[in-house]
Amino acid sequence: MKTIRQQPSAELSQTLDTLKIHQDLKTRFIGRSIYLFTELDSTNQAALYLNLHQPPTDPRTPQEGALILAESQTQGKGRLGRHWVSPPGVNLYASFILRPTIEAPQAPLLTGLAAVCVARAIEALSRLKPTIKWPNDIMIQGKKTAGILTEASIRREKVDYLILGIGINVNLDIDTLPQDIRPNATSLAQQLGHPVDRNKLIAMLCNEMETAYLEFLNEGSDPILKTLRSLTETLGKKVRVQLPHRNLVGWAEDLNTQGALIIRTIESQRETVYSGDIIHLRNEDA
Ligand code: BT5
Repeated sequence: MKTIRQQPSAELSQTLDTLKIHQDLKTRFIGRSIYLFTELDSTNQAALYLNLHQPPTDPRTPQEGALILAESQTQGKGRLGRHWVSPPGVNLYASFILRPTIEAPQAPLLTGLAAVCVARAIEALSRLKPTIKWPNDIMIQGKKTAGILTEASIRREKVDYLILGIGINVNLDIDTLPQDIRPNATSLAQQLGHPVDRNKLIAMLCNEMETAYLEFLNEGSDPILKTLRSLTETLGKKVRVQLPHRNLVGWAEDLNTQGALIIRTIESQRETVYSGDIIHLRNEDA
C-alpha cells in the first residue's frame, strides 16, 4: 500500500466530463447516453425515476445502455438497506440500464458480469489485479474497492429492466471513510500511490460491459461464468454464509449457471446460496 501523492496533476483532478468519456468509448450503445449529475441521492434511485416503466419505444424512456453518473451521492445504496459512502469528486457512482431478454432467475448473473467488467477495467487501466468476493465485492489485496447493487424489475417471470449500480473507490483517501469501514476498504489511488483518471476508467468500464454483455446475449452464460469462476476468490475457501435466519459454514465449491454459490457444508451436504453475506474463514475456524 502506498501514500497518495498530495498534489494530483491538474489533468487527473478533473471532474467527470461526458465529452472526455465519449473520446474513449468504443461502444455502440453502452454509455452512449450519459446522465451526469453533481449530486444525487443515489444513481440507482435516479435510474428508477427515469420513467423506466414506460415501454422502451416511448421517447421519454432511457435507452438500453444509458448510464447515470453522479459526482456524489447523499444516500448511496448498498444491499439490504445498507449505505454506500459516496463523497464528492473522487470516486465513480454509476448505474447502467439494461433490458436483457432473460428469465428472472438469470438476473443475478448480471451482477457477476458487472463484477468481471469492473475487475477487467481496473486491470486494463492500472495493472492492479482485482478479485471478486462473491457475490458483489471487487477486492484488491483483500480489501473492498468496489461494490455492485443490481436492482431488477420483473414482469411475468421475465426481466423487464435491470439497473446495475456500481460504486468504485478511485481517488478516495481511505482515512476519510468512517472508522468502521476503513480497515476493510481500499481505493485504486491508495493501491497505486497516484490518482487515476476517472473519465478513462468509466469509459473502459463501458467498453468492457458492452463486450461481455453482447457475449452473454449471443453465447449464453458459459463464457462469463468461466471468467467469473477464475476471478472469484471465494471459491475453494471455507466460508460462513450469513442468511436471514441462519448461518451456514462450509466450503465454497462452485458457482451454478445462475451465478449462485454452491456450498459443501461440514456435514457434506450441498446447499445453493442465491444471496447472502460471506465471511472467508481459515480452515481451522468453525
Ligand atoms: C454494495 O453493497 O457493495 C453495493 C454498493 C453499490 C454502490 C453503488 S454506487 C452507484 C449505485 N447507486 C447506489 O445507490 N448504489 C450503487 P453491500 O455488499 O451491502 O456493501 C455495503 C457495505 O460496504 C457497507 O455496509 C459498508 O460496510 C461498506 N462500504 C460502504 N461504503 C463503502 C465504500 N465507499 N468503500 C468500501 N466499503 C464501503
